[in-house]
Amino acid sequence: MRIALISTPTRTYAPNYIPPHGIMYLASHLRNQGHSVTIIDNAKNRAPVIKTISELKTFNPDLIAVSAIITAYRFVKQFVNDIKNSFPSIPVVIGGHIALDNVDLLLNEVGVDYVINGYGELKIAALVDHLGGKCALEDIPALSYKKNGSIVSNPGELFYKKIDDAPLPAYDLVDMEYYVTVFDKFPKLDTYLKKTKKPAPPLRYSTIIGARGCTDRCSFCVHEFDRVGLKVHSIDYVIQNIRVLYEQYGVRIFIMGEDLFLINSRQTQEFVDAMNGNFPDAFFHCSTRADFVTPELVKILENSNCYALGFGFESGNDYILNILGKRMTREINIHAYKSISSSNITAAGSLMVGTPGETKETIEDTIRAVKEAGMTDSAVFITTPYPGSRLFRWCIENNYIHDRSAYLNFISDRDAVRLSINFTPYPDIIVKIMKILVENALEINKTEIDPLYKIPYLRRIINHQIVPFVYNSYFLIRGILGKIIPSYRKAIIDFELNKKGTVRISSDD
Ligand code: B12
Repeated sequence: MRIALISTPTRTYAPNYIPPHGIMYLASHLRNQGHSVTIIDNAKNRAPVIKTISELKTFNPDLIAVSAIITAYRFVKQFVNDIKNSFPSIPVVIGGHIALDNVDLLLNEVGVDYVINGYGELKIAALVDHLGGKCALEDIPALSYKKNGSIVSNPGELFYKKIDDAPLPAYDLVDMEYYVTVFDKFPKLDTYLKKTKKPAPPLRYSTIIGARGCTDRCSFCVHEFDRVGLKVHSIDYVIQNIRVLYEQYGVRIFIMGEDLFLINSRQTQEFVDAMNGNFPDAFFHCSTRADFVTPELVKILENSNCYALGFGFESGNDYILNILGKRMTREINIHAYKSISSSNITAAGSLMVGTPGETKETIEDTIRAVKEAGMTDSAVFITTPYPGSRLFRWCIENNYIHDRSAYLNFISDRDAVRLSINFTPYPDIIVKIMKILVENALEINKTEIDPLYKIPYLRRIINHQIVPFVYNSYFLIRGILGKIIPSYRKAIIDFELNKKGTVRISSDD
């Protein structure tokens, strides 16, 4: 069979900078099954649909497979419509995170023929078998389709027995030269090289999938209900993957994805020994959880070319960390950040503001935590409910999202650095200011750590003076009004918490 796998832009305003790993894994599995596959990498190419249609005509597929995350929803709707108009008889299957909580819209509104949830390698191969008359649709787990006008969603899961059974991604089917060279600046690596005086490597980099899933079930993330649990590749598998990128594509900087890779000192030691032994001139960036960062783990990594270690810091307030379902405390976060940055390794943490329960005080806690930890470079996101997450389901149940289709269109093509839903009783501008205030704290730390760093004049006036003035004045006036108008006394929106301390949804009962 002939299968065309198509990636979609996570955002239309800038090309993707990470290879479309999802469909690269599907491609290598399908190839191993004897099928003929091609990848049309629209996430990178941004080609007009007419070009994709002409590529499809040339390839002449039996199945068109589209991969997307939810921010591509608007794009996918138009795209599938165009593809279906040109190839009405070729079945279209869609998979990836766009499918979460969204099977009905994909089948009814977008108009695909099949939706596959979860890891797709074995399931798409089964669908191809079905198209070849070898397998019944009912026997394919996690597949959804329409039968006599109604949606059928098959139960069950299907994945490799061992995660290392997954063949390496099909690097040869995408433009790896673009992906390994798309960045020419690595600030975290620069900081590390300055500290260690190690020679700079050639700036050729790649992300690698070292594990799938997560140990945890944060309320903003998809892993509470989907792809639950962490599946970590063996170090042998990871090294084999790195070797391909190192030898065939000249990669010397590796970013270990997806969400979590280092899980304990033993595995870290094994990875470090393998990297030092096999690729002594390669550098790498890893991800972990704050409570996995022990002095021992940092020491092991210091004896390697690990230039950065990142984790989700999210908030400096324990109540907010509970609502986020982080199983983490402010103290552990700060301690982890400090232990990493007291070594040669650059610490990386990301932050979130605007979570349900966020107040002026919780933001002050986060600002204090940023100062205490000495955080400098961190992305600050605004808590955004994405389909598949507890927060999204809570929003549906509590009428924060009334029309799912309209909401998916709204969050399409946007980053979580922009406000989507305001979970505070304050005006939107106040939530946006909360983000600026946390960013200010990061920037002030930067000036203290690096005497050469100067805050640009205009930003100093606007962000560091006018914005905090507006913010403080708002709370002052709100405090005065609160003496007369009860609604102004409310510091947080109404919600119920479950036993774990996060927002309660009906399936908790
Ligand atoms: C790398 C990554 C990115 C990359 C590239 C995304 C991409 N297209 O791959 C970048 C950095 C661009 C990115 C950006 C964002 N991301 Co992101 N990202 C990830 C991350 C960490 C890893 C994805 C990955 O490569 N996984 C490894 C591969 C092997 O798995 P996979 O892609 O899921 O593919 C498998 C299955 O999904 C399935 N599959 C995939 N495609 C298809 C197609 C078919 C036909 C079939 C059958 C199956 C199938 O089979 C594959 C193999 O098993 C995930 C978290 C995660 N753990 O997955 C979040 C994740 C995908 N991102 C997410 C989000 C929210 C974002 C942002 C909005 C966040 C932000 N900062 O604003 C932005 C996008 C906004 C924008 N406008 O750019 C959410 C998506 C939620 C959702 N419901 O869609 C995730 C799940 C994070 C989370 N935990 O909630 N992200």
